[in-house]
Amino acid sequence: MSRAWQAVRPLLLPLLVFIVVFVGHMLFYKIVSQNSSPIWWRLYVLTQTYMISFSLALAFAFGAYALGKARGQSGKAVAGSAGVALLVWFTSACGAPLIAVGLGLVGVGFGSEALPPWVTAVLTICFISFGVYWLHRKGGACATACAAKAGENAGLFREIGVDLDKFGAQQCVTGELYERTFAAQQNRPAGMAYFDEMAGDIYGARMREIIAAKKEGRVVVGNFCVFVPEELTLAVDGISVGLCAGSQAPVSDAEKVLPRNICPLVKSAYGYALTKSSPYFQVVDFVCGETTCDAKKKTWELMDREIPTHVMEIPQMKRERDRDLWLAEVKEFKAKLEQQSGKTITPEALSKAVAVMDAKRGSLQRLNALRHHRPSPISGRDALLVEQIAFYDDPVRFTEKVNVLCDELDKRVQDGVFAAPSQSRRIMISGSPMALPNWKVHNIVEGAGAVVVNEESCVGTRYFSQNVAQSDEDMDSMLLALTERYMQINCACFTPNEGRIEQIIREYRDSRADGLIHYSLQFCHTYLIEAVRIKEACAKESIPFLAVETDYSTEDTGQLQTRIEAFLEQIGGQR
Ligand code: BJ8
Repeated sequence: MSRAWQAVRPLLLPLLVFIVVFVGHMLFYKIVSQNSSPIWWRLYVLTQTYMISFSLALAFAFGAYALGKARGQSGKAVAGSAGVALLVWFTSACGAPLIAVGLGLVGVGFGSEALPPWVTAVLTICFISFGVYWLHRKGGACATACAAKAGENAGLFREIGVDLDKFGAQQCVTGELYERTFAAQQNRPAGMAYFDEMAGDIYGARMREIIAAKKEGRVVVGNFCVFVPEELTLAVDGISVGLCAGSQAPVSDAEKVLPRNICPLVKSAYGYALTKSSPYFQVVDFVCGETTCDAKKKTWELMDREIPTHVMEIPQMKRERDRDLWLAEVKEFKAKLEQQSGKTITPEALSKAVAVMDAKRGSLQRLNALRHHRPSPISGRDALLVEQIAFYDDPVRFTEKVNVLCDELDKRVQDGVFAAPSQSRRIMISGSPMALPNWKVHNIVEGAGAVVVNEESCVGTRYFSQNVAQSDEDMDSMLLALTERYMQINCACFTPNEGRIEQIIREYRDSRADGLIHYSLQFCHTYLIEAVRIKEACAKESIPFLAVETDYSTEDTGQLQTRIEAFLEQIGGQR
């Protein structure tokens, strides 16, 4: 979309509204004045009634503009925009007589209860100018650092084809959610400042880095699954970003194309691609999808129309021949990267990439182990944020920052500084991934005074639990070792999936949790059905268990809160 069109588009509806209201008021005047042409027209001009038509039309056009700006924004922004529109309307056009009445009450009169039409027009222009200013200062920018920084990058984003209108509106939703989730926490580790900055500026500094790298010719790959070996992307000096999306903002756009009753993660991601509203989707050279579930598998066919899409076939069982299938897929992905980047992956480059990823996983393993201390030195919300940032940040810098945070947490444990009192109930969460900015369940659990101490999730231990085994330094052995590392991931797409049940019980014990919440995204059949077996395993192990199914909207928050609070009370009673 051209720059001029992007600037003009939001003004089209207000312009139409202006014309319709102006003409409508003029005709209305003609009817009520009961004069036949051309007398009514002269009167219309002589009594300056056209000023009233103008004021009314301007006020209505502003209302349309304000509502257009607020569309897709947070509740607060919508309410704010509507408030300003109403204020402007009441204090100008039709409100002008009311002002005259008010002024009359305090002794300032105009000889009749209505203001002269030209005063009405001037007042309307003044109030609307204030309204436009307010909308851009408060509603449009949503007072978030993120939106402000996005504005700084507008030129860069335009270059990669981002729809800035959509992008701005979605940022407001995320920014406000972020403030609600993290700002309210007390006594946070100083090391979280880096991750806060990253989250608040996710479309700022990191995005500029990626765009700059792309301009230098480095390949950028978008991933949707932790099965995709990031090591291979690093081995061509490429950049890997996780594109699983956790925001409700693009879902309604996606639902214009996709069926409503599929997983919100898929709808959110597809919505971003469709509306060109995320710089991350716009910057990638290609995305790598996989066949873990039907929703994803079939969405790739549509995604390919928006962004070139490479699909890896993930086996659904873990036999010898399934491992061979995955090895073949890994080799094909390697070839795709080599062709895209024009570089050949050498054993040295791959070995270096494996070391980078193992160090990254090692830092996350360390963080997770620290959370298992009773009481935990870091909240679940903070730990989840770190795990989510792992999918965006430069891996070497990220590892360094996680280790700095862990050093601080070590010290906190020694000094007895904790995220929650020792009697707080400890919850482990297991199930579907929670992509940025999905903090819904953690927010509810920790808002109720408990602390989340482990996530058996792809934004959690499934991402970082296993390192790559040592192998010979030839390419075939290295690719086999890589394949075997990834085949250990216990996604619910596998059948049978005993490994995941064992992993959950082990992590539950290691994390010293008091209860397990199984979290499924709506319509995620694999996790929803597997929850039945996990519930049985928990009953056998006397582990308090609760299964929740939810999406990215806030509609069910109250209901979830009631269920989770009742669960926490039940655990409290059992301890
Ligand atoms: S390894 S969990 S990242 S597929 S998209 S399966 S939530 S219905 S994300 Fe996943 Fe890889 Fe498995 Fe992990 Fe369900 Fe939604 Fe499908 Fe999903």
